[in-house]
Amino acid sequence: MTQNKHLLGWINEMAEMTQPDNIVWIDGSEAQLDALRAEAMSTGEIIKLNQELLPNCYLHRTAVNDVARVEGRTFICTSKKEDAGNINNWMAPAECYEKLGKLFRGSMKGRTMYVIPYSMSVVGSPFAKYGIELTDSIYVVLNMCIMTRVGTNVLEALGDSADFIKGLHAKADIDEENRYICHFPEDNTIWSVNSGYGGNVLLGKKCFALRIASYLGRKEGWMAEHMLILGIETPDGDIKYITAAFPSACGKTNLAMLIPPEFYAKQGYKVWCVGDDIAWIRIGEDGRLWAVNPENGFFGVAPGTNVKSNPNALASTKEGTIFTNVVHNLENNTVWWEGLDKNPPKNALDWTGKVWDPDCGVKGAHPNSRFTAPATNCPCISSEFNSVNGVPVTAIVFGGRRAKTAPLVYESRNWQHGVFVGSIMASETTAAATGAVGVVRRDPMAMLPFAGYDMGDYFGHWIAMGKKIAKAPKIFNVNWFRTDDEGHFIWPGFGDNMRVLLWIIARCEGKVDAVETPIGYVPRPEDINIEGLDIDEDTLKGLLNVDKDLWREELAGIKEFYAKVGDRVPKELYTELATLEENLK
Ligand code: GTP
Ligand code: SPV
Ligand code: MN
Repeated sequence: MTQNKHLLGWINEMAEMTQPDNIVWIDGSEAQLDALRAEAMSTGEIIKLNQELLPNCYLHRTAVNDVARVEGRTFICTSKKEDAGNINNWMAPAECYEKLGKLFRGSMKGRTMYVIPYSMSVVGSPFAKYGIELTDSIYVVLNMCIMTRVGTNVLEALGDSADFIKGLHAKADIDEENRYICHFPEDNTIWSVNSGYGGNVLLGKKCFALRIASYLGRKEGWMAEHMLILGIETPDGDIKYITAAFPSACGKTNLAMLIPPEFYAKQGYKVWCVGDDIAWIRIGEDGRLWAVNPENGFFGVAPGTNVKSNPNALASTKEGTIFTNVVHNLENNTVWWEGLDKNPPKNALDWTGKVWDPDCGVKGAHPNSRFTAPATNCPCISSEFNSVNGVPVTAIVFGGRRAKTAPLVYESRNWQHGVFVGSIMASETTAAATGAVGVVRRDPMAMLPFAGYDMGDYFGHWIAMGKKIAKAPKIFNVNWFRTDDEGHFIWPGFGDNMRVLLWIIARCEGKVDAVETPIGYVPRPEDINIEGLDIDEDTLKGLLNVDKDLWREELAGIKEFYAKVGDRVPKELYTELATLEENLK
């Protein structure tokens, strides 16, 4: 399929180590995928669902000890430890190659090695970067064929070049104790072993498009961010694009596909989804930032997705989708998860494959169960989804899950302050990674687990980019998750988040005033439209309130975090920190 010596040489080397019985090149054709699906069905790796209700849809269950990203076992292997930084786990490259080499050695005996040539973003476009994933998992092949652009055209575009990301994955024994997700940014290499789950093994996603790409972005002068991209169309047909970084399971997919509230829809407002998880951002010739979504599908959180919260995501899963770790509804051979509807199936298997009684008090779907759906299924997919130049960015939004402290929305004073706002993000942890859920942790720019180099240098890169962007977008922070004394969310969220986005756009266009607070600008309550909502102006005032006492407490957490990041935190951010402290006096 290719004469590329670099590629063939590397595959030979990996095959010598892993010793597969066969090597199969993935060409991305339906015929080949069909044969692979048939094989995976014969072994129980995937289950064919009701083809009338869910054509070309399948169910997969992972091992019970393998249900989320494993941040503690994720490593950045740079030759100097300082370059990985204090936040990332680090191993010396030689040590890591040797350690994992032992785990890979012979791991594909009796198995097939699949060679997946894939492109992140449109093949041949200025943004495109190519990767090859070698894997012994058909599930990975099928998912990669949804999540990325796979096929022989990638090999053609690559030609004889050595410029591709070398990914190696083996399920091995799915042994937690020997699970490693390792990145070698200096070698354009990713090695993943002993997992079969999502972000650990779909190497184009977090491993390449964020960790390796963020490293390349710093070197080459662009940015790889954990951001959705959406377009808001106003009744006059103008479309403004927003990128937003929220930590895992904090609402990117939902916001990216939001349905405008009735009130706005009637006037002709529309929302278009360009991407739901990752943005690659460059400075355009016009001095603005331009963003593409390098992915080709959605790996979305299933629980909570329903016809009210996110009808577009639900519609995206109706064809050609792989469901992972959801409930198998045996009544009609479909799927179910908590929050889909109020009628859990009576005759069903839970995510582990055991008979499940909806009244047993235990959830049927894993909280981090997911759907892998083609982006083109999405009813609100943007006409710019396949644009080679991407879309121009009007506003950048940061946000997290905070029961208190962070107001519904605030605007930074300028780029440098905006970078500070991103750097001090904190959010309650979710089921997207293993470990405790609901604990507040610092997650700067939602990149804590995804920056492929030192976090201080990463902040520095943001500051440096700001100096190069002639027409920089404004930077905002949002929080949909403030709770009342009973722990209920105060803000309705989901589609109604549109109301906040419209204030953001109005600010970018200089069409609306704001109130200055110690942390930045917040809306005047009358400027957030609450028509048709259950909340009154006083509640809205509460949502917008900046509690100085809570923010003073926040200062300590920020200082502690900066100290942990270490001596590469740019001085500009310490200046901003001093200003915040002063403002809170
Ligand atoms: P990753 O795929 O892990 O990166 O997650 P994500 O950021 O795309 O999160 P997603 O949109 O899948 O949302 C995760 C959870 O947050 C779901 O359970 C949603 O129901 C919930 N959620 C999303 N948006 C809102 C909102 O505006 N308000 C509230 N209260 N919950 C929300
Ligand atoms: C996330 O955790 O941010 C995800 C899911 O988008 S995973 O692909 O597992 O990283
Ligand atoms: Mn994500």
